Amino acid sequence: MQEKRYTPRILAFVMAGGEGSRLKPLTAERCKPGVPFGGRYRIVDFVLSNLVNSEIRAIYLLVQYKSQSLIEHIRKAWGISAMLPGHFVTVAPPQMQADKSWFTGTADAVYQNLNLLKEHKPDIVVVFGADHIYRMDIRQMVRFHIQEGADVSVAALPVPIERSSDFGIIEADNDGRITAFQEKPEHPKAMPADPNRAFASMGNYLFNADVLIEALEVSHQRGETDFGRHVLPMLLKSNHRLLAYNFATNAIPGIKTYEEMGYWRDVGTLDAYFEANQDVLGMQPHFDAFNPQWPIFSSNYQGPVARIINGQIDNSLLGAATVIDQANVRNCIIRRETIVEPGADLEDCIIMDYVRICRGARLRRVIVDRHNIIEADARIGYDPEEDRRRYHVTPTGLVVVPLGEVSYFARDSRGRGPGYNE
Ligand code: ADQ
Repeated sequence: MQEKRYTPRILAFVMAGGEGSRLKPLTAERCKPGVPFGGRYRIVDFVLSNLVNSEIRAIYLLVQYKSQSLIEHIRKAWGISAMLPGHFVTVAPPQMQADKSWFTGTADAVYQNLNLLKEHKPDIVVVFGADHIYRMDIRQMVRFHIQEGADVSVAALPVPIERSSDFGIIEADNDGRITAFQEKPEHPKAMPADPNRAFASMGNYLFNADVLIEALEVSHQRGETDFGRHVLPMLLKSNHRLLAYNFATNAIPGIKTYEEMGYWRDVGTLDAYFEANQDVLGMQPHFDAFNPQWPIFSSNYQGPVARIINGQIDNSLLGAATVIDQANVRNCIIRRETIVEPGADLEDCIIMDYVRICRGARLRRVIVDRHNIIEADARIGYDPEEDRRRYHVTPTGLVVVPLGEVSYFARDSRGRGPGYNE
């Protein structure tokens, strides 16, 4: 007789309220999960695609900081609720259910939504961050969690020791049982088998529902609000079974390149964000957005494909309804409804939606946020002193032109469509 497989009831909370202060000015008007990424995505699309592809389709997004643009995106791109009962991606804003405060931390955000947990009565609660670029089959982690009899599983992977103090650092025994957890320690401990790496939490957790409910109630009483700083250390102390799930050793089906196995990027700083965008370029990108077995879903924008009138385009992505007219474009990501006019030259740039790059402008290592016009013959990315006067410049010299105010670019000043500039 075939053994009946246990199918747990799963409810997911995606923590999408992060301010992303180190991504400013890209996060001056929107939260970090709402920041555009690659040719057509928002950062939040990666975790949501991972959940939906993993057949986890009851998802609450916990939002807080500057969430309007994110909420609009979720409404337009993630309306999966209409036809299948029990399938939804829904925003849960702070409603002051528990007391009269906003979410004061990640654990508090879930605590304030305990009513949803009690209503859905899941066996396992998925609590994932929304700030990362990766593909992950979460079913494998769920299987691991059940087979190993965990109370809590923490997704983790080895990261270079010099970059590890931004993460929660795990010490685990040979069976993966977590013996110590420190949130963002000043001097992270290396892994016993590799002095150059520390074992970092990805900020993605599976909890047995009863364990989570009790832990959140206790931590709330103590005034503790954060999973990494408070809840995980408390559960370790009380001898719960916390296991590390090693993401780096678990590939997903259809993964194309070796590099993509274990590809996971925290795009917490402007330079890391820029580098991760560069990772989707090339013939064999480190992260290939195209993977029919594991699609990354995003908005259903219905505009036409990009138009190249003339020009030299090397190693670049062009978004829908973008027009390149006699311009040079190298190693760039250009999103939708952007116009690059004759004589413009773009190298290593991210140009977001609704931007007009006017004639003869030259840009190098520049991120141009949405709704901007870059004036004719402008030079950006060539003179750091000059750039600093007008724009945000990172220590590595990356220039960011913040969100502009021009509302519509698909027509020129005489109201004519793209390509009719004079
Ligand atoms: P950080 O990412 O630094 O570390 P945090 O800023 O709390 O932690 O953000 C975690 C997630 O929660 C993000 O997706 C963020 O958008 C969201 N978030 C933050 N505050 C929120 C709030 N008040 N309401 C709703 N959502 C909120 C965490 C872990 C580390 C781990 C890293 C991995 O704490 O242990 O190593 O993630 O990047």
